Amino acid sequence: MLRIGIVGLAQAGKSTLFQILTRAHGSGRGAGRAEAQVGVVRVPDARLDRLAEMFRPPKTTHASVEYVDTPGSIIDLARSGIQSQALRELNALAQVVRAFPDEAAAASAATPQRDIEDVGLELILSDLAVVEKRVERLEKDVKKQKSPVLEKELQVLKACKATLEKQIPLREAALSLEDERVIRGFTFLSLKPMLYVLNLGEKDAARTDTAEQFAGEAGLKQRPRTAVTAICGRVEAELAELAESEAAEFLQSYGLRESAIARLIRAGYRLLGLISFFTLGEDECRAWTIRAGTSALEAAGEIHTDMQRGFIRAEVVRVEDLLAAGSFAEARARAWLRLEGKDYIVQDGEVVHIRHSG
Ligand SMILES: Nc1nc2c(ncn2[C@@H]2O[C@H](COP(=O)(O)OP(=O)(O)O)[C@@H](O)[C@H]2O)c(=O)[nH]1
Ligand SMILES: [Mg+2]
Repeated sequence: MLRIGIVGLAQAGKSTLFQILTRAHGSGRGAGRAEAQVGVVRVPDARLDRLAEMFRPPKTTHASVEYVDTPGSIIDLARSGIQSQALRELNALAQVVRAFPDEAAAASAATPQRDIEDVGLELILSDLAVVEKRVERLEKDVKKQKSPVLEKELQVLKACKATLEKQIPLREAALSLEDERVIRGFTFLSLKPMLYVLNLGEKDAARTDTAEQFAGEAGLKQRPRTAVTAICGRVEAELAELAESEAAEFLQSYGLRESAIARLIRAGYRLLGLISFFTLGEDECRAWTIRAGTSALEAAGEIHTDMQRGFIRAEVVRVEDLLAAGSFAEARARAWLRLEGKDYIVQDGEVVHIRHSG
């Protein structure tokens, strides 16, 4: 399962966010336990909910990702050898950025943009140290022996070095897929997809446009593998404790229509390059997680290796079409059901039925 690390400066609201995620949307291992550091978080999906409503299977299974709470400041973690290793194993980062006045520090004003720059620079410096060491080594090695593999690595790392020296994170470097493969093993921190989570004060809770606006001001728009979202940690934490009947009224009192957490989780999922397809069986309606660009054959393998081995065809229908048709038979009658082969690239929101032998 893919892991998103909740990172940021001390007192930014990381643990608060982690608690909200695992309490309100958690499933399985470690969910809602105060001492847990890793939690499985369900990805809310209205399409799946509607499928379940229509077909009423005994069980509905959402897609999920793991979130990890990290202690203290990411700046300290990035500087410490052992701790930075834990950061390197994450698939993406969700940086909580304090945008509420800090009560503990005598109501010190928030400096979100500066915090983002400080953390960004730290990740860049951490990667630069790794790159410089390796480049030095490689330059010696390619002199001793001719090796196209090492020369390629040196060339890519030099390009990375130039990018980092300009204080540009690697996620924004124009690396080819081949280049990325060459450097994958280094698990660079500034290469990881980044979700900025603007943590608003209660007074600003209703400003759902803030993320948009802030992203513009901070120059974070249109950046590769970067997304921005806003929440009010304290409001969401209270919300997570409430029964559904009380939640609507509570939200309204803050001028909010819905919890911002679902949006945050979906943003994280997209940022990881993940999409969902659905299966509908007798006993379960389920969302499966695949990377964008996954073939029908690989998707079948996600469900069961037998399905992959005995793959014949995939029956595919867009979830909206199936919901409009009301049944597979009707979707077929309207010619909305397609038969696809093993190389078909499964799209987000498709309901897939694998025909297989054995
Ligand atoms: N006013 C306000 N305080 C918050 C919010 N989110 C977190 N806090 C407070 O900020 C402090 C630090 O939060 P915590 O989640 O422990 O931060 P961490 O150090 O990043 O894990 C706690 O006292 C929280 O109650 C928020 O949205 N608004
Ligand atoms: Mg904490």
